[in-house]
Amino acid sequence: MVNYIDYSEEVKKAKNENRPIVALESTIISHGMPYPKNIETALMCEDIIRKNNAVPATIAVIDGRLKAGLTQEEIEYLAKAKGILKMSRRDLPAVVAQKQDGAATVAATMIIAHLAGIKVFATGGIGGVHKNASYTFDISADLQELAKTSVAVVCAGVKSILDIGLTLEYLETMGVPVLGYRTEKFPAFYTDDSGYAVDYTVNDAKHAADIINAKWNLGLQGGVVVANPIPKEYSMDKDYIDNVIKEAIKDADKLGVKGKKITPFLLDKIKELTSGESLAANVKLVLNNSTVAAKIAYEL
Ligand code: PSU
Ligand code: MN
Repeated sequence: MVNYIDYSEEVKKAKNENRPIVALESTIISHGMPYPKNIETALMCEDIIRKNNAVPATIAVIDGRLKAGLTQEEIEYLAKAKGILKMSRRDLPAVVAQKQDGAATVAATMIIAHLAGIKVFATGGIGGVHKNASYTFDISADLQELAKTSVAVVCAGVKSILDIGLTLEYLETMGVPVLGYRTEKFPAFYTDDSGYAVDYTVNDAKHAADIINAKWNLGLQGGVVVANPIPKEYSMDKDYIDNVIKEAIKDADKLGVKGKKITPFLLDKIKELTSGESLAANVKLVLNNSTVAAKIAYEL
């Protein structure tokens, strides 16, 4: 494995000193946010993790090398370059063998984090079961990854571009614990309440770490979802954002957008329809998740 992974200097040092490390994904940089908000946010996430006594490892594949920790130039490249591959589990082998670049989704980030010995990962939202999955079969590979790869993922729940109820059912079937960070409600990304309950509420980072440790000490492989709601002051109006999302989905249907293109398409459309308000909320919640992930990594 050593032959495939490059560690940044900072991550290498943290590993040697057994210090807490938090993985960050790069699809959010290349496909989730527009330039320059994407690079600003990526760098702010790294800083907030450092401020909370952990070390950030932004994850991607560059020239076929698995990167655990990127330089600022590499992040800038992923933020600016057009047409970077959105890379999930199925893409990794080809990207590595063909020495390509890939922005890592939640699934690919979990895989690389796990190979690099990193236990905690912060992102915005995970992928899930799409609303019309009964006939499109569109269920994000993120969910299968959570079933088998032992990394804790701190997110703000899932967006209502997905079927949140079915996503939670799928996670239950796959044996993935869903922990609400200081909440009994599963958050819906832009809002702090999806209308669905979480399995367990944790009061703080130590409480989350205890449950995560217990899972892995019991030999139960797979991830844990730590659902951390967007702070109240940044939470959007539920009816408003739900209507915007409906509009965006209608557009995607009309244009026949499918597969890996659908999530980036909807994010961009939602941003446009909210005049950027959704993007501002997205930035705030990712920073909030980075903070909580750093605290959990420290406790672990
Ligand atoms: N949700 C967001 N922003 C994102 C994504 C999801 O709010 O950028 C990205 C993540 O990288 C996630 C991926 O892993 O989309 C899921 O894509 P798909 O549904 O194609 O599996
Ligand atoms: Mn999909």
